[in-house]
Amino acid sequence: MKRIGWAIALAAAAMTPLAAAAPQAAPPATAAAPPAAEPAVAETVNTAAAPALPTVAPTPEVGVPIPGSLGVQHQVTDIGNEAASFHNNILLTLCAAMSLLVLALLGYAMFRYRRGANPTPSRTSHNTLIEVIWTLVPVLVLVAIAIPSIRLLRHQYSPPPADLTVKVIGNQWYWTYEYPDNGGFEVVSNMLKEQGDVKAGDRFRTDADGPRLLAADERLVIPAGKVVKFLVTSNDVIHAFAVPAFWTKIDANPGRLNETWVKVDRPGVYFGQCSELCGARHGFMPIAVEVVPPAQFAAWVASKGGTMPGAKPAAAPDSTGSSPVSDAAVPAAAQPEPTGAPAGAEPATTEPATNQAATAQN
Ligand SMILES: [Cu+2]
Repeated sequence: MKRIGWAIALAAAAMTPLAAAAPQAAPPATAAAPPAAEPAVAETVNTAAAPALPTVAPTPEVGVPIPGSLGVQHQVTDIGNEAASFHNNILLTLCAAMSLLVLALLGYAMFRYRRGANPTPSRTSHNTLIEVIWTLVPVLVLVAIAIPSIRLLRHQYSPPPADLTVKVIGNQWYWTYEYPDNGGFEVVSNMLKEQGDVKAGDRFRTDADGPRLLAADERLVIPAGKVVKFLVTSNDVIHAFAVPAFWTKIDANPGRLNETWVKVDRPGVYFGQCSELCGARHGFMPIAVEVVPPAQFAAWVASKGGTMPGAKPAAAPDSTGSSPVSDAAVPAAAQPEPTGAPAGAEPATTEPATNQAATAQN
């Protein structure tokens, strides 16, 4: 049996290139560029936490859960479309067909061979033909599932070359996003609280930020139409980085790097949550991803003190005028940073202290 299993797997793998990729439905053009909403009405106390871009309001029914809806969210990546189509068209169809077949067979046997109609039961114990059929049919069903399944895995795990890498770090209980390709600045993303839950003058959630429990003060901003690689890890316990509209869910393990990727063509705001039980405030670490046109992404990077790859850094470190003095004579403050990161590159982001303060309030 093992050999047969391997043969099936190999056959399925070999057949995958033959199957043409399903044409991807173009994203609906109805929700043309959401109106650039004014920044949140709420006054922010810490100016560093103010959004660098005007807060783009989420598009209704895209990238957010819809109350009372069934099925998976509307997908905005090619992988998501392929996976959703596999689930909706193949898996659900097969499940329904098999359930109905078994139900029909049960019903038939119960009616046809009831005691009244069949007083002397058959003593048959073997039927070669039926045994071959009930072995072969499940094998064929599994092959029918394996072919698109392995093809999907192959597409998920052979990403195109990345245009941008973002390091996603889970913390109890907020996310940090590092942009190593853009100078290594870091964005700290905390959940936005409701108006009644914050001190007077603190920033609170508005509808432009997103739904309750999903809106974040700082969004994970990525450029549209680019392949973005996420390196996912954690600083403390296991979290999981999940954005349903991208078909993305991957664990954030301390001490390990997991990798996933997305390519989103449609600008917009997409929401997810930590999806691994990670402690008391696990339910309060949302993920808000804002996909913006590349030019807008460059502007956002600049507003965070970062640089675009290939661009000249704004302030080159001064390497001239070094007099031949001994190392011992150089004051400690003038010693170059061992990491090589210029001190001026520190991003103006809210520190995790914000989260601790938020935690303390709860
Ligand atoms: Cu978590």
